[in-house]
Amino acid sequence: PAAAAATAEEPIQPAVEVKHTQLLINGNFVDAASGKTFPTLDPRTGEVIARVAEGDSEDIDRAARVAEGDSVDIDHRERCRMLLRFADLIERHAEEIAALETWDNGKTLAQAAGAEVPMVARCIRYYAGWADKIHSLVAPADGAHHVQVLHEPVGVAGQIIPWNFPLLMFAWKVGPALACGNTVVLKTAEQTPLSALYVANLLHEAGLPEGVLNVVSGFGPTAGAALCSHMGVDKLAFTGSTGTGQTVLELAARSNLKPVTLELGGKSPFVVMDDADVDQAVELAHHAVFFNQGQCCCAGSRTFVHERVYDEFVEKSKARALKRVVGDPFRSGVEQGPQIDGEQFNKILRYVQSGVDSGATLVTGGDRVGNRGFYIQPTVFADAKDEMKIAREEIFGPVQTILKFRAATRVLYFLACGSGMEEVIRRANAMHYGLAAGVFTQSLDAANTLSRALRAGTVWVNCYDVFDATIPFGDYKMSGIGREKGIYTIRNYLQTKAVVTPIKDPAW
Ligand code: TXE
Repeated sequence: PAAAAATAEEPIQPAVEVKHTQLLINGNFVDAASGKTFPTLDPRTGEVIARVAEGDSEDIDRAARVAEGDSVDIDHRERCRMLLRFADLIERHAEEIAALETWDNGKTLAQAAGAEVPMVARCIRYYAGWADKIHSLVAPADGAHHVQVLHEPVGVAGQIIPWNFPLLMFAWKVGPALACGNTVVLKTAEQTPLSALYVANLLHEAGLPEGVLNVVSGFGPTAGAALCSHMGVDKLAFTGSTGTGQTVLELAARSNLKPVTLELGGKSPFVVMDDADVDQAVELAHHAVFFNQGQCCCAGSRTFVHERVYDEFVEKSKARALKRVVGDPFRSGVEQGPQIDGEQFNKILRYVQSGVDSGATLVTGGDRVGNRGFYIQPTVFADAKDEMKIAREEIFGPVQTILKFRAATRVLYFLACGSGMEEVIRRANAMHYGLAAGVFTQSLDAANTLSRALRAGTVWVNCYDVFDATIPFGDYKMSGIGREKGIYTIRNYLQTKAVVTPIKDPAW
């Protein structure tokens, strides 16, 4: 009822103006070639925030041609300084940026301002540090040859980002691409075009030459597909759904075989062992799935709980979900805002219905909150089975699915045949996704066994959702190809050239 009351109030007016709604091509804000625009909506109400230029293939082509030009040759020291100035500007405008992100996306202002904008600045500073530290190698080849291995920019990077973390995805993609000396054509998600336009403008204020970063707002099948197929684009980085990732890869292959990195969907296991402090485990598992309205590729959306602590865990998870404060994301104290749009909202409610129909126990939630916007009750299912849709498919919403497992208890690990954790390892890995996993235990042996056995790009032990710029992030199986962040993204944005010259006198 508290949540319903909060959403029935008049939405809080964001303390920011929408300044940029056009495409950013060659350093200028311009209309789409077609003159078309599309609305971006406030998820609290479904009302239009602004109309935004709708780029399509002609605009992508214009942006890619600009990016291919030679105006982009900035000295590496200047690239470093420019990115550092950009991070400073992000901090100076943090309040406006966070407000814009909350308005367009629905995430809480506390999260946008307190966590995401600082992470964006940190990420940009991290990559600024790389800009003047990329250098070539000499290969110790046999024979009388001097072999230099040069690392050159790939060229034009095409980047497609989703709506769940618009600013952070901008930073993860644009930061390393620019640090390595590439040019960029970025397509934002049609649900959240505003914050990228705002910060791209700041990047120009920081000294970025015109045409190095071009931002095209628009839809996937038009602007997105045109970027993937463009013959002048040398590399693609995509974050989004697994199905669209497959299309992106196919379009890249059918055009110019540009290399592709993909960050896709997930259904990550969060394993709670019987030696866990149940209160802490409940809190962490709650955070792992409900963070960002459940709209996280790495959400810990299969909560596996040891049978010995299962009943207590379910009871306490229900209590925690009931306590979760849902409401206007601009209001302080609110933990959960609305889902991004009507499509996602309906998809989540369909999954809830499927959970009920397939026989899982709906412990709490399951309905919308209020009667406008896209708010959903924090929802918990218990007694789920591995083959149910809610335990197999990405719901991308505030829905926790709890599954029970058996394993030898701690003192018996050594006596049991194997680790005693075979069941949970087998079930956690029986999935075509492999993005992340969580392990909650006080046993070093259990933590070691699980973190080595789980097939996932990240395993968080007694923590979850820790995303420093240095930590590689990426996927096993159908959750994607490649890694982002840390040194690993650097490799994605460099070409390798071997230069071989004979040595006249090999003795020296
Ligand atoms: O994703 P899409 P949608 C998952 C999540 C969600 C589902 C659908 O389960 O419910 O995907 O969301 C662009 N060529 N994730 O439809 O389509 C699109 O414009 C090129 C997980 O929003 O993958 C947007 O910029 N580009 C995910 C981006 O792809 C295309 C985050 C993502 O949209 C395209 C988001 C095409 N043919 C959703 N079609 C994560 N990994 O975090 C669309 N796009």
